[in-house]
Amino acid sequence: MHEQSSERLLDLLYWMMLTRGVDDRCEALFKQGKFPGGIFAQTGHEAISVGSSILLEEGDAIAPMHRDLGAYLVRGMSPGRIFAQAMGRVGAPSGGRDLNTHGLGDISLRIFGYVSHLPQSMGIALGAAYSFLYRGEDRVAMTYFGDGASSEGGCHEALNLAAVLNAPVIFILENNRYAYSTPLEKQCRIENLAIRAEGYGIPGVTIDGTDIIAVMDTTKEAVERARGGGGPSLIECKNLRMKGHAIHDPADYVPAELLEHWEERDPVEQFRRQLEAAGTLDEESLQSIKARIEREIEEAVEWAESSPLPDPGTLEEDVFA
Ligand SMILES: Cc1ncc(C[n+]2csc(CCOP(=O)(O)OP(=O)(O)O)c2C)c(N)n1
Ligand SMILES: [Mg+2]
Repeated sequence: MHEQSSERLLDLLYWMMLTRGVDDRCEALFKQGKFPGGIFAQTGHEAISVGSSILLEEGDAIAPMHRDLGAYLVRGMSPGRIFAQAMGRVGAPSGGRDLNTHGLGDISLRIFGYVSHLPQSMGIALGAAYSFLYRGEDRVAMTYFGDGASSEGGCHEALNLAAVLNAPVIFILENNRYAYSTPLEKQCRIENLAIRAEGYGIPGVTIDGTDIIAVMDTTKEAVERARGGGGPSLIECKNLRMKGHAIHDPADYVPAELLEHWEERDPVEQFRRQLEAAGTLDEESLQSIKARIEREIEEAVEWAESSPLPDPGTLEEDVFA
């Protein structure tokens, strides 16, 4: 942690708090009836999405999944466009044609909107990474998938092909212990999913996904390896999905002790405490970060609400067949 400058550490805290703030505001807007669709909370995933995506260069590509709000924000997707997406407005990346994170991609930011059929974003990221390698470009791709998605065939095909092609891709496995209501132990007999990397001949590590510094240190190594011609890596980040699968799910199947255990490891609070203990963060800087985030979110909501709904006359535009 001390290798990073105070400015960088406070910047990381800002991104994590912004991610949590946008996420909480999404929940409030949904409850106010302003989001016609549903939403996936990402609470508990901030250290993973921010700590990994922040290491990418501008030309790199990213294929996030449904709990990687932090990666969208870090890569330049504005909170206003994220709110507009859930409100179905013209200002959204999908222009109001998709209410979900599925349509949240923006190629100009090199963000691929995620493929609903899990874990097919892995193949998309692999394709991007292979194209970089093929053209001799100094670029990498990063993608994310869950413990549930790791049991799907597409995951194993993507890992294997990435290994064989030596593609510059970083696979981030977000092991939050649940796939909808299915706990990890009901879908596989191993505790550390990263050991599967050995079967593909690529490096695989398991880390604490609530610790942003651990995520950054490990991801940095993997990004450097990919850039240096060393091929793909698998990083398993362990955390807990701290809310239900989506807004409709109270997650009453998650044992209270398990939730309490992970609540003590809340990634945002944990990092804030670390920075305070190290003397990097004082009350004044905390309040100023909070005020900045509140202002940005307020402006973003206003911007999204002022964006019109799509004109029904454009219904047939951009339709392939
Ligand atoms: C092939 C496929 N099957 C089922 C679904 C429905 N579905 C969406 S998210 C999800 C749970 C995924 O769990 P996990 O991969 O652990 O990610 P998490 O939601 O926990 O972040 C399911 C079953 C889907 N999108 N794709
Ligand atoms: Mg999961």
